[in-house]
Amino acid sequence: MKTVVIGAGSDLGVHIDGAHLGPLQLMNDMKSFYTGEMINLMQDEHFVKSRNLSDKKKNNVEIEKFNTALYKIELKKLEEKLFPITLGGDHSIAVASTLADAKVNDGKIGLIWIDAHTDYNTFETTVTGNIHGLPCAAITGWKCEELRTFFDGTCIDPKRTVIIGARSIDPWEEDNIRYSGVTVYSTEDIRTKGIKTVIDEAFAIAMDRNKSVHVSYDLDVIDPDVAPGVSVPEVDGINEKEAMEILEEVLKHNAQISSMDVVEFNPLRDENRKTEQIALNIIARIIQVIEKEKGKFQKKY
Ligand SMILES: [Mn+2]
Repeated sequence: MKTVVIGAGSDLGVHIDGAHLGPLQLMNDMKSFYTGEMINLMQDEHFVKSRNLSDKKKNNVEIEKFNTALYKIELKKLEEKLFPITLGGDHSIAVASTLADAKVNDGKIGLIWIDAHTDYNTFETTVTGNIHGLPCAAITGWKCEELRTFFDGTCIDPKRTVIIGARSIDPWEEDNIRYSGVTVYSTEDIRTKGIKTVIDEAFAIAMDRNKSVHVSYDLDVIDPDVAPGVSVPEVDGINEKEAMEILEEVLKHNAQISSMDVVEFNPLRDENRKTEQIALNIIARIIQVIEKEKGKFQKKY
């Protein structure tokens, strides 16, 4: 299946600057090996980010403007029967990439969210007001209506949503997760159960009565010693080998995946291009498997 790379250059969802520069940098590196279509959407450079500590809806109007534009691009590319690989940007951009996939599949998609954080806050429970902590809730219809004003389809079912690699969950956020029915596998679970088992279980949950799955890969799932170039690093993450193994197990299910994100690369926080190189390895491998394997055995009629 043919891929399209969509850069979502926004860091409006987090108080740390720099994630908006991630996609452009990665796409520039990719010119050496990728001949497919690349599109880059950038946030308004004249917009001044909210720095007010008591603001619990930081930049929400501007994020909605950005995601509305991104959603339109994603929809168009999905309708052209391309496989979108969306590069963040902070994780708030996944509201657009995921819901576009939900729209074209009539809501019949599941979600696999690989992330150090569960991103399941609402405007009521957020401590920081950083919207990149809310997208998983917004996508699965758990409040956050203001973050999906552009969307008139069916949200993803939280019971068909799986978060993998989480190790930072806010107290009230934990209640949201429990009541919504999202499944969470921690770093610990990955190590005790094994990567293959966790990924196979995740696909079984996400694919239940669904057509396909959207996979969102947040680079902060990896330990900051290995991948420091993210806006909100969390210690005790998976190592590089585990990060690639998770990707390999995910990509074995390529027939069931309809779109993917790789998010939160922040070049201003990177050290010796370590995170950039890992991100490129991940993106290159996704492209290779999707272009070569996906659709190979599909019926032609
Ligand atoms: Mn995230």
